[in-house]
Amino acid sequence: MGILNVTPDSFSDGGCWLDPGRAVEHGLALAARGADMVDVGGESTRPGARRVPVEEELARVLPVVRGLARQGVLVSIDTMRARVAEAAVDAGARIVNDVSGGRADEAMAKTAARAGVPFVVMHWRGQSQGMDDLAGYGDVVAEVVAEVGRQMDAVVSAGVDPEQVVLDPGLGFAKGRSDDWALLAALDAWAVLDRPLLVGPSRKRFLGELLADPATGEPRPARERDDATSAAAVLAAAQGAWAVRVHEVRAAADAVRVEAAVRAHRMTAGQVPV
Ligand code: PMM
Repeated sequence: MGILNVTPDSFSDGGCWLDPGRAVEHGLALAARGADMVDVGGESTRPGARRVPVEEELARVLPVVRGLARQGVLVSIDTMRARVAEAAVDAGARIVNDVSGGRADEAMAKTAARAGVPFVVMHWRGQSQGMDDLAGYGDVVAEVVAEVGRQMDAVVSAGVDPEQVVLDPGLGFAKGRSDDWALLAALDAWAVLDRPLLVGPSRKRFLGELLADPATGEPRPARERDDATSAAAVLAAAQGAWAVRVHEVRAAADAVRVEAAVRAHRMTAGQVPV
């Protein structure tokens, strides 16, 4: 899943694709570099980000969704708002990716149910402005899986077909220092929920901190975290993830293909898959 943020303030690509023509071009380039789908977002969710008015979000995403869908790209709409999800599906989006998993807008689950498209339920504890304060876990893996499981039950009760639910651990969202690593290390724990898993490590803070400058302690800048993102993508793929959400598609797509080839070889060689 290639990332296309049509925002002025996303943490690594904010301001790059505000012009709809350039955004569509970039989405096509992501598809050409190996993305099976392109995730279009019009509201930054970086820690501390402020909400944008709904009309602004609509104006940012709709021309881009329409432009890409017309050219045959499978488009996902990254939004917490039912109105935006509905309009984007009307414009050709085929997946609704809600980082709040339906919690930010009570109309979302019913809207996704009506749309009848896959609905991403990500782990989320609250809006970006205060989310760093919402981290705090005993057993982060067990708690995140349980919270997402409850949210999945809630959206299914609102009418979403369970077969259309995709789950996501929400790396970087209300997660502390070691929480992202713990989640990335234990994706097999999600098997109990029996749904496809989307994983979003791309350029996130936990990678920047790992790669911090040894002299200054400064985190590696966001745009220099793509090699690490590809490594995380492989680890997610090896644990059975359905998709990884990345900015730099070519390297990550190549990397997961290598992992798939090795896995296929293990299977044909009769070895136990790991
Ligand atoms: N991360 C961001 C935005 N949307 N959606 C899903 N499903 N999973 C994520 O991890 C996720 C997301 C924030 O990253 P960005 O600002 O680089 O898009």
